[in-house]
Amino acid sequence: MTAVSFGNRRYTRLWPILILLTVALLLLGRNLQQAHQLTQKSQGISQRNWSLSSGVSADDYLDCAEPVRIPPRQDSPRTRDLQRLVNCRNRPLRFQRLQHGEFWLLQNLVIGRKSRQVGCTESITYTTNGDYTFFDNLETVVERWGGPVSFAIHAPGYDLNATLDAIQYARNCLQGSEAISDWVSFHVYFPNQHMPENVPYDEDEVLARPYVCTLADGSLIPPPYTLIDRSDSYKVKANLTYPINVGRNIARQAANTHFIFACDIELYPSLGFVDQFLDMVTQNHSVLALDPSQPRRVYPLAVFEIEAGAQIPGNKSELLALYRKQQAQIFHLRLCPTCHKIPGQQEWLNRAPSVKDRLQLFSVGHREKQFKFWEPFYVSDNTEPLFDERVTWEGQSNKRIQNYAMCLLGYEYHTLHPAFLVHSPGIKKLTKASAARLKYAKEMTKFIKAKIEPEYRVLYGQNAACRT
Ligand SMILES: *[C@@H]1O[C@H](CO)[C@@H](O)[C@H](O)[C@H]1NC(C)=O
Ligand SMILES: *[C@@H]1O[C@H](CO)[C@@H](O)[C@H](O)[C@H]1NC(C)=O
Ligand SMILES: *[C@@H]1O[C@H](CO)[C@@H](O)[C@H](O)[C@H]1NC(C)=O
Ligand SMILES: *[C@@H]1O[C@H](CO)[C@@H](O)[C@H](O)[C@H]1NC(C)=O
Ligand SMILES: CC(=O)N[C@H]1CO[C@H](CO)[C@@H](O)[C@@H]1O
Repeated sequence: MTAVSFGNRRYTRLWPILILLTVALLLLGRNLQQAHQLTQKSQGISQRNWSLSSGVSADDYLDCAEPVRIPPRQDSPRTRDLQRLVNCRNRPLRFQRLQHGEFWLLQNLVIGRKSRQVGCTESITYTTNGDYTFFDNLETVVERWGGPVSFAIHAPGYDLNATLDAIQYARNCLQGSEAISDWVSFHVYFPNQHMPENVPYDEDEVLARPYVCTLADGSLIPPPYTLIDRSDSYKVKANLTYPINVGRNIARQAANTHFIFACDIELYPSLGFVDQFLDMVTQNHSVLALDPSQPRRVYPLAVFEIEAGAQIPGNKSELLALYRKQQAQIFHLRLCPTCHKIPGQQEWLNRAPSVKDRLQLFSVGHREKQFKFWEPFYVSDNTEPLFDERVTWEGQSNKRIQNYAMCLLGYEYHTLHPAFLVHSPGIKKLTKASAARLKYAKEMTKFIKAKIEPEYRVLYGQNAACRT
């Protein structure tokens, strides 16, 4: 009895050990299985030729359920040379839902097919903003730019619907739809106080939206964004102002190239600009301020406006032909004569164009003295100050504050020749709408003087020559 009970007690003591052993074995088995699965997964990745070089980290793939397939890079010598020079990192574009102040942002809701993997020195991103009523400029901009376009679209409430229709139409129904699908990445944003009822879950959902390009008889349907009466838009009905600088910043922050060109979508570049600029830098590295002790630089283009109906000039000889016929003039000449005059404007115009002309730095200036109201559009490396988001389109002066900050920071503006910008045909005059803007503008100017300027002097330093 004692022996048995002794034995029983011994076995009873062994039970917990047995249970522990079993659990340990089970855990070991599961770990082995997981390890096996992981190896298979990573083997799968290498078998499918995922290129993990080019500065893309493995996390980018393992994070998401469906990794983006990346062909091996075949960068040109120019792209490689520039990447070594500026030391930038290639970064694929990807969709993200983000908060941007009081706005929700669907960054990269639809991504340009070629822009997605563009090398950081392979091209220059044209960053711009608007709402669905601006889509009629997209075809011309993309056709002439021939590189990535980062487009931030304000779409409060039901304006999102019209915006998504506009994206589908622009990507499918125009002559330039291939180029638009290749290059334009669309970001959509709306105030959290003005939410749309439904928001697409991802790019696939946007691209699956039905669209119609032609009627049953084969005739073209005009773009939906030209049919909607602007006064019926959610934005107008809700009395919203247009947060132009929010859009500008969103478009800039979403770019994946080292150089950007922050531009208004109604401004069309002369032909071949992206290659001309990158070639210029490759041929003479010192056009960039590479030494951190040098003043920082941006590279503006001269801006012109042309008469309604005139052919948009592709190069300087075509521009000068219009200029001589007085069908072209400096942008906003009548509204604000000093806003778009470049340093050396007359010499720029006088220099005879030649097919042998290479893009070059033409003149250098600061935003001071006679250029204190200059509102230039320029190529940059995206490190200049952001646009102040408290300023709306209606308030005007929406680019002046950024250039005020740049003046305080001592930025140099190296204007280029012979490339230029030309505004969508039609010469601007003072209209009723622009008169209505003056009401906002007056209040905004007060606010800028009383609040914004003192802040900027604290942040960027004092310089009496700088003006907003
Ligand atoms: C937006 O579009 C969807 C589908 O195209 C439609 O069902 C819905 O009624 C529209 N919403 C508004 C507010 O127009
Ligand atoms: C918009 O402004 C108009 C006129 O100022 C006013 O009558 C209307 O109630 C406003 N609408 C909203 C939604 O605030
Ligand atoms: C290169 O660019 C710098 C800055 O614009 C200029 O001073 C220099 O003359 C240029 N060199 C050549 C060889 O063009
Ligand atoms: C401008 O373009 C026209 C038409 O393509 C061409 O004939 C002309 O040679 C070009 N001029 C320059 C300076 O490139
Ligand atoms: C560039 C590269 O890694 N190419 C490889 C892709 O995968 C096949 C086999 O699946 C290889 O033969 C290639 O060398």
